[in-house]
Amino acid sequence: MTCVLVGAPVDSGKRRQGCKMGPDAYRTAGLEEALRSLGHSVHDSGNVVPRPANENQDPRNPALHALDENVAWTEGLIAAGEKAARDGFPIFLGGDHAMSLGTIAGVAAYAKAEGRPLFVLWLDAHSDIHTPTTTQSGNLHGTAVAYHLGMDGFDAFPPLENPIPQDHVCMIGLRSVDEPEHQFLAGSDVMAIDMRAIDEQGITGPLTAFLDSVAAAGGMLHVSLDADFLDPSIAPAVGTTVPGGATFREAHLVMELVCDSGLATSLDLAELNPFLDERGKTATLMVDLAASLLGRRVFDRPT
Ligand code: DIR
Ligand code: MN
Ligand code: MN
Ligand code: MN
Repeated sequence: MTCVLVGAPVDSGKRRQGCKMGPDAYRTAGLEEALRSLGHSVHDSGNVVPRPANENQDPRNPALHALDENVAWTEGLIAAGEKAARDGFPIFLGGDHAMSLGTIAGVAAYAKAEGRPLFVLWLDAHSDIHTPTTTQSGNLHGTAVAYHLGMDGFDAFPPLENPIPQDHVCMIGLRSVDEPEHQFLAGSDVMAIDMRAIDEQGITGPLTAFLDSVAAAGGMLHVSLDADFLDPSIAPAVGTTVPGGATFREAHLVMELVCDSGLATSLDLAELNPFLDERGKTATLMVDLAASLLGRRVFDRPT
């Protein structure tokens, strides 16, 4: 398969800067070489360059950080994402998680053209299901899931052409959910797996149930990996670390099970801030997880 690398150095989704260095950190950590060694061809399409942003504010919520810059990235990544999905398996090199406002809409446009439903596996400490109205931080990296579900408040953004049904979204790794997010999730069909569920049942059961539903629907699967899904001890290079995250093996197992399912069609690598890294430790782990998703293994498993 052809992997298409799309640099998405989005740094406008929160105030702390550094995620703009993410794409080059993944390149430096050897992503292309790792994928080639698995037998894939790789096309690095370079970094997306968004249109210049206005300094406008949303009158209803002036506390939103860098609104138009996030809109500009969303527009740019929708176009780049749809094209990359046509050309192969897009791997979006973030960039903070505001990248997913655009990447998912881009692959959703491609899925629509293929006549297949799109599912999303959201691997994150956070549920990122704030709207521009409910966000308390004003940081739009916490809103991408709400946008794709078609929730209100995104008037400044491109009109959502392909909303994703709630039961097509599975979140794994949750341990920081704000009150308005909690309220919405409690009454929704989003499959939301917190860390306690993983402690009690392991990660295989809930993930396999979700993957079975994707397969049954003939779906495409976008995997959105926020580096803070991982425990900070193995992935320190994130602005919003939360203790108690996925272990090294839990994270690889997720990727290995998704790989075995054959369902994944695109991947986000989000929230890496190389400025906070320890000699490339987090960047390297993210690259290794991408490699597991794309076929790296010790032994094959009987199917
Ligand atoms: C938090 C942070 N829920 C917010 N979200 C993050 O700002 O609304 N998501 N960091 O990955
Ligand atoms: Mn996130
Ligand atoms: Mn997060
Ligand atoms: Mn985020």
